Amino acid sequence: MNTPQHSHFAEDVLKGLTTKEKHVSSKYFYDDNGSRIFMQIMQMPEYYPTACEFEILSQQSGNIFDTINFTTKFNIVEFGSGDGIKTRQLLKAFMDKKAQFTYIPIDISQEANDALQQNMKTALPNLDIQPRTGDYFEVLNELSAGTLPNLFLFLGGNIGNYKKDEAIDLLERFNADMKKGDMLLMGMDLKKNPRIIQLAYDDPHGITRSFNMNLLQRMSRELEADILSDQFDFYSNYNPKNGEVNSYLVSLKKQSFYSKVLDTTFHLEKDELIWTELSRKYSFEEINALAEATGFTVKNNFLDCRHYYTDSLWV
Ligand code: AVJ
Repeated sequence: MNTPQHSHFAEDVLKGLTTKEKHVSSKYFYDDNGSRIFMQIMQMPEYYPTACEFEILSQQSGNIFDTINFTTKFNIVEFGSGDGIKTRQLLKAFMDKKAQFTYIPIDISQEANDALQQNMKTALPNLDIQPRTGDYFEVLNELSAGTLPNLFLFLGGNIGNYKKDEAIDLLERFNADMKKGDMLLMGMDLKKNPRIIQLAYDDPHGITRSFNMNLLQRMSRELEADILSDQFDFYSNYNPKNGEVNSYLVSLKKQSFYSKVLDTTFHLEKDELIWTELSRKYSFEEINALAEATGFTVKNNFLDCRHYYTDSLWV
């Protein structure tokens, strides 16, 4: 998965680890090793969002197509397309309905795009696919100048990684670049029994722990830093009051490490936290409010059978 912003790992780590509340953005989880660990996360039974979205897109894409009701040729534009296994369910259902569309996956990684294109060619040989590598908004700008209607996909619950203001900002920018009639299908994880959420982000296999610990390994390698990972712990907590899962690396002792690349020594107190990720969970009221605040209307929510997750269709 890749986020719209270009990565400035070194500068961001320097900034994030020299402020009062230390943090490193979750977008840096996804180096090659991190992406591999994330695939393992998606396969664990505890991490329900993937299975939920797969179910929705497998069983309700016909329904989604009828609700969208585009009668001409159109584009399906996906932000952060990843491996495309879930999206494939939607594309297949749309093709079965004889929909005429071009699939435009956007990813910052050329490698991800090449792999996706190969997979799609095998699974759906008749698919018209035109991958774009680069910044979301460059492509968005170009497409809004065209005449074809667009269905934008922002799947996987990635919106939950953004702080409230950042989410509003991002969605406002999407909105500004969308023409009348364009639609946005966005995956959002719903509030539910707190234990279910807690287990998804603090799994007994330790896979989410490795996912976070990998950030330390990435820093060691790319910033040439002498970090000892066993002097850190992982802690993740869901707060049902505000719907936030917050994840952290915890310094197990007072320690410091030196990065050659940054020529900086970083200091950590015993029990000091490095905040790594926010994963927000929504109620339907909050989804409506977020849509309203950013110039959208919620047309429909497509839910899995357990009502854990929604693919929310916005106009
Ligand atoms: C890919 C951002 C949606 O926040 O649920 C999974 C990433 N982090 N387990 C999420 C993640 C820990 C995931 N997103």
